[in-house]
Amino acid sequence: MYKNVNELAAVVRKAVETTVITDVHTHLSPPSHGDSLLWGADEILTYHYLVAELFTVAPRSLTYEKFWAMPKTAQADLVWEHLFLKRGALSEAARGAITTFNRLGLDVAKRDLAGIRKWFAEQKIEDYLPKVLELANVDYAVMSNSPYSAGEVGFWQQDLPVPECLKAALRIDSIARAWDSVAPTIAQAGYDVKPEPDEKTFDEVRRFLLDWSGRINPMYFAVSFGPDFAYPDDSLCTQIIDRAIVPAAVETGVPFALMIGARGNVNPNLKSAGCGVAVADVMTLTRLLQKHPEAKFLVTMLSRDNQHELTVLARKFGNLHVFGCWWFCNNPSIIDEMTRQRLEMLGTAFTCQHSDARVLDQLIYKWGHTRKIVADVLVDKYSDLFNAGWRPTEKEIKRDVRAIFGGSFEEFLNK
Ligand code: HDL
Ligand code: ZN
Repeated sequence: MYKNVNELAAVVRKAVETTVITDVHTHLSPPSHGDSLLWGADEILTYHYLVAELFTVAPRSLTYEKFWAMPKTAQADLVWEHLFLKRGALSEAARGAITTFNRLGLDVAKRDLAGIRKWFAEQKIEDYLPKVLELANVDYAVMSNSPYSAGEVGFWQQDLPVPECLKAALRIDSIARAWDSVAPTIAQAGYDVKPEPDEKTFDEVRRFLLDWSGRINPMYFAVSFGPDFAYPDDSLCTQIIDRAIVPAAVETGVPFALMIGARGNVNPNLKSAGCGVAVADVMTLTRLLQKHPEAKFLVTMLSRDNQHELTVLARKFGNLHVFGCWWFCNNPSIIDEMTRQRLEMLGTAFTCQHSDARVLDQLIYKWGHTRKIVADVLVDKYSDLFNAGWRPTEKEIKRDVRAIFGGSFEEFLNK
């Protein structure tokens, strides 16, 4: 047992450093799904966060058309030149690439991109995937699986192997927000649904969700909503939530995950890097929770300005679990603030982070960076407890650390 607050701090840091993390939201895919699983130097360097940052500094002669027409290695070369060589790699995404290469044992001080690429070319994904999970100390990562996008549907219909370290989530944005765009695909799949839904359509959407739940065993259903997400209203979205998504979630016993606040296509020229952020109305979520006490909701919001209200809301509803410092909040300054706020109002009843990794290797930096910030916050909180005479045991500290890195999420799933 520790003898003083400094030794306590060391215990806390060790616990954070060694705790196994459950990554509750990513965009990773199984190796059996081929190129859907992105990894390696050029994918790391052309992560859409870095593409957006490239265009904040690139010469105007670099048009979007020219960039998108380039091969990925040429795109990566431009990112490397403008964001790593000509300027300090000080953004979270740029520093993340450096952290990743370094943790993989590559000598980044040499700045030898050719050498880095050569190393990756020698890796085999079957060995590399477990290596990355081990370096990040992640037990499993939850994917984002679309039940209506052609490629992905084909993969699941072939029943291709999915490693234990990857779990499914049913990602159904278009069902909730653009029904007419997916209705024909779902009808083609054998469900009696109409673009202008009738009573039968809602039952069939629920059956579609239940069938896909049986196929991929999702940990939750997920939808990303914009900042103007309204509920209830006379939109089709409200009806689909009330008459298909929530009933199917309740019947399968999984939560409905809402990710709220991404303003789509602020600059469509940037493609997946083109989204912005805006403040959403947390009262919308409040009304959803009031209407559906029978369901469980996982929620993360994109605007920093929504975080305090969301944390207060999580104190009001036991069927709400907040998770992650999503996307534009996944930066040390905001992770620190959000984690303090959540500990101060929720204790350990939240999930402090998700990686949102789109490129496998990112698990290494996203979790490495987060562990350091969360350790600093927890050292403060446990030191305050120590100074008030409380003596948490090492076992209790490890328990609490695991709780905010996935333990509370699993508890919530089993609630
Ligand atoms: O909708 C989402 O799941 C977001 O995370 C987007 O995929 C976004 O592009 C992203 O990767 N954020 O980190
Ligand atoms: Zn995501």
